[in-house]
Amino acid sequence: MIKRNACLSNLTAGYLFPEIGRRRREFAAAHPEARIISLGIGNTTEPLTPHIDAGLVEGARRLGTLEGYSGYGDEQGLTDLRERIAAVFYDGKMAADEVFVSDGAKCDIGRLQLLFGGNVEVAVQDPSYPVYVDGSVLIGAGGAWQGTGYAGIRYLPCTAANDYFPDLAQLPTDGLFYFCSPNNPTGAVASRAQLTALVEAARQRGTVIVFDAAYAEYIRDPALPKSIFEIPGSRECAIEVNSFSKPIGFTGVRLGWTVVPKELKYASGETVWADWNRICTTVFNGASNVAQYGGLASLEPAGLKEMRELTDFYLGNAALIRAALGELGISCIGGDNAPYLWAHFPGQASWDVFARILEKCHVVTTPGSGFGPAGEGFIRFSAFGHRADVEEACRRLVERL
Ligand code: PL4
Repeated sequence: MIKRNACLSNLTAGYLFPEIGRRRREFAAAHPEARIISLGIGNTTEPLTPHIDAGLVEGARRLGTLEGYSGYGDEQGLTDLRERIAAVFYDGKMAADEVFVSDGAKCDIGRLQLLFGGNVEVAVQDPSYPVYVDGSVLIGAGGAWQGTGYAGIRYLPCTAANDYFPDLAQLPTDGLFYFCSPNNPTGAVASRAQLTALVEAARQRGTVIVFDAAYAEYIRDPALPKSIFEIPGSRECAIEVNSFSKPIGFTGVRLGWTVVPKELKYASGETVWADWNRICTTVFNGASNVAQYGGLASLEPAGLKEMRELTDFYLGNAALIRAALGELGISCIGGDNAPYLWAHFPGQASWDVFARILEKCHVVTTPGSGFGPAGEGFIRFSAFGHRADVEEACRRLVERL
């Protein structure tokens, strides 16, 4: 019989988010009377906004006309969209052909791992979005499970003790480092000085930074960088993944992008850009044309205004959750420039706190330990939810926890 891919056997546990869904369903089955509210998975809840919705509808409508129909498009995305992304998010610093449109940041993170293969040394912020680690294990770079983490992964703690910024002396030489800012799950945002130090260290060590900016549009402090490409020297050492999911509610529509600068090179001298182009044209067939028309609408002035209003709305939810945790005397960070709050429950196991909040308040959260060893003792609260649900969840937390 055919042998199983050994990398799959290395994955010890199920993926975090389906596990949370499973526990929620189990609780709901045992308590059919409970009205469960989710502050767990970071899934958008508000309807598409009018201008962006109209862009999608118009994109779909034109497919029903002889003149407007299009089949397969360029795998790299519509030229207009690549140009708009380069202009709007990168102020023209990145060329349109360095922008590769995708079906979302998560999918690109999986495909990016093909660039470096299974022999690369990988480091992650601890805690971090689980796809960086699980995807590395899938490609063979993670190694075997060793109790609290995978043997092939360097977990760089990002905690209150180091201002949620890793010890750069631990970056792997000639390896890969996943860095997410605004951070999922902590909500911490790296300062310009911190990112400058990161780029400097990466260049000295030959480390490639995969910078996940999926929450950049939640940054309100103008001093905080929204992209790694705001930092001098980053074109030689960084790739950026980004997404339309959280700024405009395209979690289900599916649209994102990755920027690969042409200066980024392998030890052999070839460009990473050429290989990424090859990968995209080989194992990806382009993002949906309808989704791309929606994306284009979001980058027009009316769309950008709606993007701002939508992200303001979720940040408003975050402020309510922060206030509720404050009333309870629970210390937390995040929520000001990110849609997540990271709450500390010292001396308690994350999954126990998750179960307690679910049982007492009928509120789903995400256990911090699911994001890495340094997440133990923490709970992540997501600010994605209808306003009335978030208000109700906050009331229950304050009254019952
Ligand atoms: C649940 C740092 C959420 N099923 O929608 P995408 O693919 O463009 O972006 C996914 C993504 C990329 N980068 C970061 C993210 O936090 C996310 C989405 N994360 C969460 O609750 O942590 C949704 C998780 C989804 C998933 O597995 O991504």
